[in-house]
Amino acid sequence: MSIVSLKSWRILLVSTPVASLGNGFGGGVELSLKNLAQSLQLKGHVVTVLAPEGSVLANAELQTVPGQLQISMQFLDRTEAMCLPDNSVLANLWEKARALQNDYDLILNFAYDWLPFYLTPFFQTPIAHLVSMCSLTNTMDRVIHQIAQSFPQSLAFHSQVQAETFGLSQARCIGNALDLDLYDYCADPQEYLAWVGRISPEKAIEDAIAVSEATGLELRVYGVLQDLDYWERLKQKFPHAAINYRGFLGTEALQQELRQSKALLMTPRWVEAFGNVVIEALACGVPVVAYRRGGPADIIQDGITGFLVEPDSIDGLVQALNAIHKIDRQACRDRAEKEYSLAAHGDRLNSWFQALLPD
Ligand code: HBI
Repeated sequence: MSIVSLKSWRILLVSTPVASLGNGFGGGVELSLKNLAQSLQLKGHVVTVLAPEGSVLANAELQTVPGQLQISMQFLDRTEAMCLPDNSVLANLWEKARALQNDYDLILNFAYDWLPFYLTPFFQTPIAHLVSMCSLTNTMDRVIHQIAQSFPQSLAFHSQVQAETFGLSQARCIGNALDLDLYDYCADPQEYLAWVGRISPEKAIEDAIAVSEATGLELRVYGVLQDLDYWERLKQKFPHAAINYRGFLGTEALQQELRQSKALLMTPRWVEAFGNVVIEALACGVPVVAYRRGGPADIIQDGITGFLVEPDSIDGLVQALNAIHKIDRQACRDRAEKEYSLAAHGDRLNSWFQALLPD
């Protein structure tokens, strides 16, 4: 039973500086932010979103700022220094948050960047940080550890395995959520496999293509073509694979096709913090076959809502697919309703923010 919180808070969500919202280049944080805003509104809180200019967002008040986008952290080496471009949108976002802070009870940071973590003690309004990725660089590790030390209640991660990459196994984990009304359960799938994500080397779609070749099953691919050279190289490498690239689709169009797939393949080379696409698949009744690595390993119940296989093992993926008929698709939907609904997420957010804010 979800509890509507006693007090209505005014919350400012500050988005990622790597992309404007709405075009897929922001990655999982777009869906996380949209659904978190909805979870908070369901609990009676008032949500405003601050994001780079060009952003679009349907379900909350949006303010945007201009400026140069920030380079994605996953493209930096672990020891690389943090750089801000001239007229940095990251700096402009946090200048705007500073100017607006007195209108809000809480500021929630979605950026995986040094600046907002560093600014925590300089603001009068409390800043909470939802860490969107695993440990990637020494500079980010250091500032996150400083916050864990000085403002432990202000940190939350998406999954336990993600928190553990920072050595913070006691930290708060809040998972993620979906508006399950947008996802329709499908009991009788077609014969194709699905793969969803930014097409970029760390997501290792080549393994899913190898599985498509090995099983002869069509692979339908959804997501933004972030690395075009990489995609071209893959098409050369697998000229005969039955790959059907469907583009970056909005939730409605994506779930229409995802729901009819036999299974979702998750082939991350890097440690995913969570795996929004996993809960989207479960919401449609689609079992997930994934490497036992990162966030998906925290979400998938092996043998119940999918299979977790030896990381980087194509054979492991193929064997799991051969047994996919053993998975009850209704159990996948049931799991999503129990753990990943907006109401369940709203309860987790309320208990996080109650620890941060005076009654
Ligand atoms: N890189 N510098 C930086 N800042 C972010 O907020 C960021 C990123 N890379 C990826 C990313 N956010 C999003 O795709 C998250 O959903 C992972």
